[in-house]
Amino acid sequence: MTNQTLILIKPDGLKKSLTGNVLTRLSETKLDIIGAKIIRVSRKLANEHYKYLKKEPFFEELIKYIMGHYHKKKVMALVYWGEGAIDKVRKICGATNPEKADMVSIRGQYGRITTKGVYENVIHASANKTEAKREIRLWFEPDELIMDIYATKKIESKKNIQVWK
Ligand code: DAT
Ligand code: MG
Repeated sequence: MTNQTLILIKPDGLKKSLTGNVLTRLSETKLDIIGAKIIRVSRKLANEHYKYLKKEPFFEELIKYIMGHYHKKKVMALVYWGEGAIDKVRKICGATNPEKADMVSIRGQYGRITTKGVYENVIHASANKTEAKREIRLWFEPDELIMDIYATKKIESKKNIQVWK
């Protein structure tokens, strides 16, 4: 079954110049990239993305990490689509804890745990279909993706939008 998944190359991945390495590993999956961008992560976006972890003792450090407090203040966000996308990508990423991750997985190869206990695990990948839907809709607008993967609606907007001059 085809599905889609959100990938984030986290600030440590960008700081360590791992973008190319990570994308090369992900290309093993033969999935299609249907959206990609560089984002400066706000506290609001970070809180929303990790809201299910709000009660964890490491939450504040996790939010600072994803916002780029310790590295570069940017994240690369991508959406991959294709046969079994969620599972294929999770497998290449490896386990959450980089020290327990398979050593040839992305997290096993490039991740570390800091002395503060932050899992700098280089990459995020959606865990399942429900999470993928929540996360992709959080990080991307419909017209930033080249495929219509979820239902959309048109709204009247009075917002000042910036366009090229
Ligand atoms: P995953 O990113 O593998 O989906 P998750 O959703 O459980 O894992 O957690 C999100 C992130 O939170 C994870 O990438 C790193 C951090 N994290 C999870 N458990 C942690 C722990 N015990 N200590 C420190 N950071 C942790
Ligand atoms: Mg998760």
